[in-house]
Amino acid sequence: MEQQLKELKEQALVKINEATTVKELNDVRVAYLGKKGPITDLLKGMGKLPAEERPKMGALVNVIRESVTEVLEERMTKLEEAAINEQLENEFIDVTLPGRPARTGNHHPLTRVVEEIEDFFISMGYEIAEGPEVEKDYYNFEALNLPKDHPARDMQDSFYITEDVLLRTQTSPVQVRTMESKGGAPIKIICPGKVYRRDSDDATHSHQFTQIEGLVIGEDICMSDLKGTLSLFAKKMFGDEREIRLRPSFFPFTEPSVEMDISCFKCSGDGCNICKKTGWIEILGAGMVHPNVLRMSGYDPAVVSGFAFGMGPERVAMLKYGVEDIRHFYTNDVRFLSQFHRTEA
Ligand code: 2NL
Repeated sequence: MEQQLKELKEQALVKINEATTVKELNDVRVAYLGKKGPITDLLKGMGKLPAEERPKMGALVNVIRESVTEVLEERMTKLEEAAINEQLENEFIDVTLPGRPARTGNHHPLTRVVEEIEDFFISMGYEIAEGPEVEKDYYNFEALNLPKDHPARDMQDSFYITEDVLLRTQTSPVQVRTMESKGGAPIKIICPGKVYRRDSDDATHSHQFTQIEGLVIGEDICMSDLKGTLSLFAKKMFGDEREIRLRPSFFPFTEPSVEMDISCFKCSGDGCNICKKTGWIEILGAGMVHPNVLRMSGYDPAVVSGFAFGMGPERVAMLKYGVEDIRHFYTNDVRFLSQFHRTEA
């Protein structure tokens, strides 16, 4: 049996040396040292030996098993190292390869236009005011010099929720609320936000759209303040060469009221399809705040005056980017939206 063991050991050592991969060596381990291997078999067969030989043989089997295990482990370390070295040599990472660009989103074109308009007015010292989209009839109409029987209410067919509550048709109620809360103090705000009208959606109408209104109240605020402010605004949004002109108009909440045109940024007055051959493009409505409106919200028209204006960012964005259908802003087709990716820093 001793002889048998020695042969087994020699055999195992040869096999260990012959193994050239981690896998082959593992097979050798299983074959010689595993539960079904010859060494285990020998240990199991010890019962057949005479009792006095058992301890000696048991010790011998253990010594042989340990030395085979030791040699195998040494060889395993070497083979594993060789495998890693081979991998390092064959598989290398080219750190100079350019990475895959991460797909980034971009701001919605309307958001961009609204933020650009906000930036201009913030630079002029205005604050941004916001308020509820579900509004009281009083703030949306009454306080803006549009009493219940006023025919101008028909101009803006509205979504009513109850008799006194509706989805706001303009952002002026935010301005009324600001006036009420200021208790007669000066005001310089713009109010951006969603507004709602009962319109059938088409290329130029939407039942929900965006509005930005502005309101300045103080002593000696006059029409020339309005004109100077809006002239700078036109240049900021549509280019330094822009001229503006004011045409008389009517709004119940302003007196006098005007509509503002900018000189056409495409043809500079020669006449094109954007300006409908007039050289001018209508951009916004404005005027001096009506005395009734001032009075109703706690301002004395004998002491202070104010100007106000209102515009539609969709219209501004359509003109600026040549968008032909207002519905593009709301259907959110990525092929449309991704065209407004900011490429400049
Ligand atoms: C337009 C015209 C306008 C106003 C909005 C306003 C608000 C208060 C008092 C007086 Cl609290 N006026 N807002 C004034 C003139 C015109 O909007 O065409 N918007 C798209």
